[in-house]
Amino acid sequence: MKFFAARLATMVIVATIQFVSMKTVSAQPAGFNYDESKVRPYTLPDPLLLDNGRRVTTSSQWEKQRRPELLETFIAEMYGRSPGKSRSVKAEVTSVDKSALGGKAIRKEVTLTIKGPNGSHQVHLLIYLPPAAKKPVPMFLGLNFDGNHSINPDPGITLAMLWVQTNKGGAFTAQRAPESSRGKSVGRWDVETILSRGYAVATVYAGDIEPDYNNSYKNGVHALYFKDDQSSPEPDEWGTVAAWAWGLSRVMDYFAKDKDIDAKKVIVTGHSRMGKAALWAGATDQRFAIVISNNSGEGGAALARRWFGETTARINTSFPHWFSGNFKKYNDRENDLPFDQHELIALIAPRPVYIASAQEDQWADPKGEFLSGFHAAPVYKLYGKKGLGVTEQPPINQAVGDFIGYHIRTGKHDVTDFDWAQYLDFADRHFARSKK
Ligand code: GTR
Repeated sequence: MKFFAARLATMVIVATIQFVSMKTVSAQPAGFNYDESKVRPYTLPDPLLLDNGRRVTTSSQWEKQRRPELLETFIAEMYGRSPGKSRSVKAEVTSVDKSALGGKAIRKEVTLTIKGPNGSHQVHLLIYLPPAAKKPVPMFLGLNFDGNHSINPDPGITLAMLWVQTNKGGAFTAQRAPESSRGKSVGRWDVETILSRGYAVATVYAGDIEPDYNNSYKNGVHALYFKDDQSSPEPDEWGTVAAWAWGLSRVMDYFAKDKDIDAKKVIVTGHSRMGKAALWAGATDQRFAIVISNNSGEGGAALARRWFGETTARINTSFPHWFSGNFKKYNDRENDLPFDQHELIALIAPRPVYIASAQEDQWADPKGEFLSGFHAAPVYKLYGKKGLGVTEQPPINQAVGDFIGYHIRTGKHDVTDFDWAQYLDFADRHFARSKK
């Protein structure tokens, strides 16, 4: 029970309500498995096998044939199709403080106005830059759950407008976050260490892109693209995870124009549901140089076929808005999926990808997260790149891997300073930067 109580702290109100009502029915919510002996027998699809049955043997065949068809299948059956090129992104720098965090940071706030066929939508970006570093600087970019002001107690961050439901079952409305919520997630964002290592860090409140509750579509970027009378996505259209990933790509559009930022060295990262979004952003947008999944679990790095921890049916029931309508076909039919999550990792190849698990985060299936990294290796091999370099999950708190990094640390579902330390080392190594 302690485990669930701890996780609840990170969940949005929808999830909380779901859990509370489940709890009254039975001690444990249905649709998940914590018993390794109940893992169903499975055979993983071979990432190198083309739909026509032929095998890919070169990186060029991968890029020209297999990668596009695999990406297309993930779009059609799971994450849904995001809009193409009919958009523009306008940026307005709304504040700059050159001596933020006691002189350790330059804080910049930027409002991005994304224009689509039906109008425009605003997203608020918070950036911290290391003041002493030579520009342009490499960057960690990730979405946050609770507003930009939640990542640091810095009084200069604009308090976010959060999507909140004041009455159970009632409507969600956007409300200015209270002063008291500043720095609420500071433990998850090791901003000062990141800056001291010469990296910038940027974040956006996920709810600014698309609120995290079912049928929220009219309040986020989906609405920019609805056809007449449409109010929710078609079965093959983007879910909320894909909308978040798409939003990350729009931030990337802006980075390409910001001279402080080295757009060739942007690391997209995310925790849990934001880890799913980070992986999808990395798979769909090859401008992201490195991809990091922190405890992303089901629908992220964890293999669906293992049927351990959260399952496809469970995630589609608790969070029907996250994935496409088509994905619901696979509830309790994981073996019928035309792919598994190791192939999502493979879509990131040959760029470096890091998968992190936590020992007490059985819900996210740490072993399944490791195995997806393991089984993505054949694609990295096409490029002569080494993946995890091990065949078994490494000991606790020990990072492994070359182009596919992995660790499982002590503790619960969270982002810790230990996680950041590994990500910084991983980025340093791949960007061949010297540590300061
Ligand atoms: C849980 C969900 C997970 C994970 C987590 C989170 O409720 O079942 O898939 O995404 O939320 O985002 O913290």
